[in-house]
Amino acid sequence: MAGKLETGRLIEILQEAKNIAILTGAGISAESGIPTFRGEEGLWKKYRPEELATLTAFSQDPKLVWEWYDWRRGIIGQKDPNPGHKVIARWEETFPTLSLITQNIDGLHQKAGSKNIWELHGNIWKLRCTEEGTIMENYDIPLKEIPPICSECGALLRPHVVWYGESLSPTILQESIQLSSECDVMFVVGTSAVVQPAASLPFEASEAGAKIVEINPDPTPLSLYTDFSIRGKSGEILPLIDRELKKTFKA
Ligand code: BJW
Repeated sequence: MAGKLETGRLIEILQEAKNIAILTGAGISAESGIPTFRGEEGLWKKYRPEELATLTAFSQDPKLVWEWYDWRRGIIGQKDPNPGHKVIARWEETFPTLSLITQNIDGLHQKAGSKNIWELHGNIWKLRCTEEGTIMENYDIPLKEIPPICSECGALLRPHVVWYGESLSPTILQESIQLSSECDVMFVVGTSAVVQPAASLPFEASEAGAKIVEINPDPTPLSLYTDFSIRGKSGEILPLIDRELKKTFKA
């Protein structure tokens, strides 16, 4: 399927593009072995989000919520970036400006070498003090204590992620909206495009005149509104586009 992809028009557009934005979701890490949220193998099939990924759940049973995050850190910690992450990291040198907006909390884009990253939903390797708001990196697998406690003030630490019903960082969100409205091309990779406000970023881009390129094995609510809807795995499609680009660019 990926080998037959018609990339001609897309490559022409990319050659002219100055600002590229990429919005990624859990699907880009699927080929690294990290479960997505929705779909047949999704995390939400086994765990109801309202039981685990909400402030209410955390307030009621921080130990249970932390055990889930500790389990996920154990999985993610063993995984490496796949060819999709690596192409995106390389494209920071290919294009004059490339901004990566991710919903993922797994840190695999950074591990692949991406630098210009806006993490909409936080990062699983960061903990935040529930009293003082201090954010600290922590790579322990497993965590030394569950639930972890702030060494400064003794309050509970929580994962530095955005749960349902919580606001995203206003700065990160505002900058992401700005980047979306300024880009010439936006790639939307591996997201079901249902969780707001991330799902509205491609519409910001499109309304400002950007071309939208979706890469996903399955259709999403966004598919109808894209300029290119490429069905396939991002770990295959992105390297294929990259190969075509290299034939024309001095990449
Ligand atoms: C591949 C592939 C391969 C597979 N290659 N692709 C009613 C209407 C509108 C909005 C709301 C509403 N009720 C509530 C809301 C707001 C809510 C929301 O949007 N809910 C919707 C579900 C309806 N949003 C919020 O609460 C946000 N806050 C907010 O809006 O504040 C203001 C407000 C509050 C309350 C009410 C109203 C306004 C916060 C959202 C935070 C999301 N948090 C999570 C958990 C993070 C922490 C953690 O991981 O534990 O973020 S939820 C989860 O979903 C996670 C993800 O980042 C996010 C998006 O998921 P994603 O990345 O799209 O993954 P999947 O699994 O859904 O899709 C994977 C895709 O990959 C699929 O399409 C596959 O086909 C594809 N794929 N293999 C390429 N190889």
